[in-house]
Amino acid sequence: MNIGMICYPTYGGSGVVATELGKGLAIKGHKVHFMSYAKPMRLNEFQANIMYHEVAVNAYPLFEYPPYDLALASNIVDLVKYENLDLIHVHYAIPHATSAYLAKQILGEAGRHIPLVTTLHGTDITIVGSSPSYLPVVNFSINQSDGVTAVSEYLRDETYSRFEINKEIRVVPNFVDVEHFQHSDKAHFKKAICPDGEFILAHVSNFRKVKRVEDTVKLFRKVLDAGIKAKLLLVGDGPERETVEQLCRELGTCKHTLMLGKQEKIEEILSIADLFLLPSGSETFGLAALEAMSCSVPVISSNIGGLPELNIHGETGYLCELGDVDKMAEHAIEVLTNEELRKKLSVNARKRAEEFEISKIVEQYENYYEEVKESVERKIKDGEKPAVV
Ligand code: GMT
Repeated sequence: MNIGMICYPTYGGSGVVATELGKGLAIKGHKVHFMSYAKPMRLNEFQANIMYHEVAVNAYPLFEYPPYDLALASNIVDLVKYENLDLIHVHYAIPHATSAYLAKQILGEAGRHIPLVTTLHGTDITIVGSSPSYLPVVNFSINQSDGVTAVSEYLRDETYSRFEINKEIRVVPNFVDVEHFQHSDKAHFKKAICPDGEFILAHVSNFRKVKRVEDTVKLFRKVLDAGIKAKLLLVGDGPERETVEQLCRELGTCKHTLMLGKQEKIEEILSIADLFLLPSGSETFGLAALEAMSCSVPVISSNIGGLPELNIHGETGYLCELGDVDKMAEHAIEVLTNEELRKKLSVNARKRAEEFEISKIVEQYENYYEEVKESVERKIKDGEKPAVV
């Protein structure tokens, strides 16, 4: 198939899922055309069958906010026509599903019915998408997609309860390349960071409020107070970084904390971690936790959203009530002081991650594309205008 893949290029799960999916499809012989306003972060190497088309947004003195969504729609129309795309797959509903709908309408006028698949990822439904500023448009754009997927059962159910959806939403979970994300011996790296054999607690996120990075610092303080020698690795960057740094100063954890900023080789950092912390206030799946588990790192997370569909309490790590830093610290201390438990959780975490192995999920998307394409073709044959009002 010749697929148009649209995503955000920045650090964040939806862009990572789109990029890894595109790479997986390209390996299987599909042609994948990425469209975004910048090159997606994980699209960093040449790969056969992958093309990248940067969306040009022209500035104009009238535009305080240049209309990216319109430029994207034009780009989609252009690529469908000239690259002869078979299907468009957008990741994160806002504004991608709406731009793609517009492109579909324009192409439909010329008798070209391009199937559109929208994957819902998270805050496009749970936070931003549900706000009155966007809700009617998001609702409409989801219903106008030919196929809709959500990354967890939780997200599917939330979408049904927050919006008026008139179609089936298929759950296709996040996935991980278990060959790439696996524990490797990085003893020299660990020694450099932890000369006294300290344990390593890691957190990876885009430092938005919803990630509650401050909770990781608070629970880390409690781990240190329990007399455990440990280091906290904070990976990523975002709006809350300064607040987090300030909290480290207030709680006196700075000299035990490494703010590593945005990193590319996350698997190397995860390879030296003993525990992964994800105390998020909203998380539809928790891709960062899956990547940690794939590197055999147990996870302590909140029990919200889609996290219980991934992290199994007492088996692959622990699930705690949102904001219950005491309980999270209690579990962390238990894991760090009990080698047998740590090993058990680590083995189970890896096994659980293998259930989300990339090839299984790429195949699910391939089958879904075929299904959607066939249903659009059937509708055209039956004289219906598919997904166009
Ligand atoms: O929805 C977001 O906040 C952003 C989104 C992204 O683009 O990073 O993250 C969501 O999608 C990921 C990939 O499907 C999920 O693993 C994350 O759990 C989810 N984040 C939230 O729900 C906060």
